[in-house]
Amino acid sequence: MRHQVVIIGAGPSGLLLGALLHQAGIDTLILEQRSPDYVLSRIRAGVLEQGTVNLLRRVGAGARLDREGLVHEGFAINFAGEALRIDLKALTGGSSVTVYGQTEVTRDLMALRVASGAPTIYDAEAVTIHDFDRDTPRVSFVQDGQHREIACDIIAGCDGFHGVSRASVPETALRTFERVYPFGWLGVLADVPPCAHELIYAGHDRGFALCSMRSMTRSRYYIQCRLDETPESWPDTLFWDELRRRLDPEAAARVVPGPAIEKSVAPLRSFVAEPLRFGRLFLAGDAAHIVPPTGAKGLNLAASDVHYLSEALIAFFGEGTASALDTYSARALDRIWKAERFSWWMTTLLHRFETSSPFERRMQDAEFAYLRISQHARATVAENYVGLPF
Ligand code: RFL
Ligand code: PHB
Repeated sequence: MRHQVVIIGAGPSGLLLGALLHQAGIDTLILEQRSPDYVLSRIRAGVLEQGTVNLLRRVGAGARLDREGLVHEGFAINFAGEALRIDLKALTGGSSVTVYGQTEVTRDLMALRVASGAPTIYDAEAVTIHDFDRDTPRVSFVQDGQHREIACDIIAGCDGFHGVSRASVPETALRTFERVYPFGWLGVLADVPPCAHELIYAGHDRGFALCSMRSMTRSRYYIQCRLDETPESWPDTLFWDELRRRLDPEAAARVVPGPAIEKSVAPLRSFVAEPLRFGRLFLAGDAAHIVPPTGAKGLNLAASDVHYLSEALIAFFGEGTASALDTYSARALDRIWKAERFSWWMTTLLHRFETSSPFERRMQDAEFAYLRISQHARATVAENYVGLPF
């Protein structure tokens, strides 16, 4: 068996890359180690940049997003009980973001893939990549107990942070940059109306909190927690009490508690691997980088990565020249580092670090005080939050 491109991973980056390449007449196979239901059960991102929305529309996965996505023209930063609105629309000359869950993006891209007839193999075990340092790479895996092997021209590693793609690159060929934060986020999904029409990012002495949503009847909340805490350490009543303590009184009063339909703890990390190309293997999305979720950038970076990668691959297959492949890594990394900076900055401003000195606490206070008085400072936040162009 042979395909032009084998894509490892059917998360948002693998599925979107598959759609962009299919549209250009390039033949792809997607290999995913989990089942479709498992992939859809992971509750993750919620905020889409305009560029991501445009890409989803362009591949034909925008119809439900356009009907059900919530356009947000601003969000609030809440610091020590004081609220500050970041007016995205006014500060960026008309841009906004769209609140639409990653689960729904994935569901729409899965349906598009099925309708296109392009193949996806779920529950693929022991996925292994071979010979990507030559012009004849191969991918092997086990399906229903049978060993299978696929020849291809290109392997796209879209298999997330713990995937096999980056792990297969010799350590000497890869440089990695990392910051692991000494806390995590406890996330709760509940079928209750959100406490506000816009997102609230709250910095508080007791720790960070985020009020987000999936619809006007489904809320997504997060609180900063210790890394040794589990969903079981946070029964619902404790969670709702702690959330309210970290918000300004007005927002706290509007929180409607209800039973959690999902509760999970996610660690926070900044990570970048360089470069993103090794011969015929290309890394994209969380396989290549991680941002802490505070800037809402992870899924959006996955989208810009696969946009750049699809352009390189379309030129490669169209013109038949390998030089088209050279541009991808540098183009993608340029945007990745800017999103890393913004996510690190938002995380540092709004979280409580056990080890921070009195000086560092005052720096957080001063940063917020500056945002309050400076439209330039707020415009910088807005420009990054709506997404730098790609
Ligand atoms: P994914 O989604 O991890 O998908 C990778 C897929 O590869 C499969 N896989 C393999 N398949 C075959 N063989 C192997 N050996 C394999 N190993 C793994 C996996 O099963 C999986 O299906 O990576 P992708 O596609 O790059 O997408 C990245 C995004 O999922 C991620 O960046 C975002 O979720 C990050 N993120 C957010 N991003 C935003 O843009 N806006 C947000 O508001 C936002 N909020 C968040 C977030 C991430 C969070 N967590 C839990 C990390 C909030 C949270 C809490
Ligand atoms: C979410 O709704 O899950 C969400 C929103 C904004 C973030 C992170 C997560 O920054």
